[in-house]
Amino acid sequence: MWCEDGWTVTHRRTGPELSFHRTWAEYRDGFGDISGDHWLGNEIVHLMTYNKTYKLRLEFESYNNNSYWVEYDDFYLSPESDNYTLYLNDTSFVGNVSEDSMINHYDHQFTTHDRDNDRSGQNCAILYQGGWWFYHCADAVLTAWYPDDPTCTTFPARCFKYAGITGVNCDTGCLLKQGTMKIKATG
Ligand SMILES: [Ca+2]
Repeated sequence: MWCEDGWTVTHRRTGPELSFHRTWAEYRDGFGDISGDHWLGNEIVHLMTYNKTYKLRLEFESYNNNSYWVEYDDFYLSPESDNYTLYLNDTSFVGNVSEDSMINHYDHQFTTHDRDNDRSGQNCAILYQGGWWFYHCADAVLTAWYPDDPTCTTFPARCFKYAGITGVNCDTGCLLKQGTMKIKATG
């Protein structure tokens, strides 16, 4: 695992090179290079956080080069038998964005292109080309189409984004260039 000032990095994406359009097993077990772009793995994050007290921090850089962060208390992932449902304290949000974009992902199961647990009639992981805690589908997603792809001109809402940067539905102002998720034990 990669640690920075007591935080364990569970996800890092700094460019388009590493594909996040991966299977359920790959998201469960992790992929990429932990010193670079990677997904640490839903199973290990579940084991670290279940029945323990962790903070979740997201740091990201917008495509127009501004830096942002958000934090949440009481983060954990449920077991694989419950599809790694995302839990966080939805009243604990702090950060330098206009709105909390993770709140609609709270209490949702993980979806990949080969395992559809979202509430859309389609599979959001296929529409967005990445696994995530989709509802139908996403306000914040750090695994979706990278903005260099022409798809993002057509469907910016389906791209690597944090909609709450601009406080409105995603436009090109909330597309991301880089994103990191980190966790830290607090009790
Ligand atoms: Ca679906």
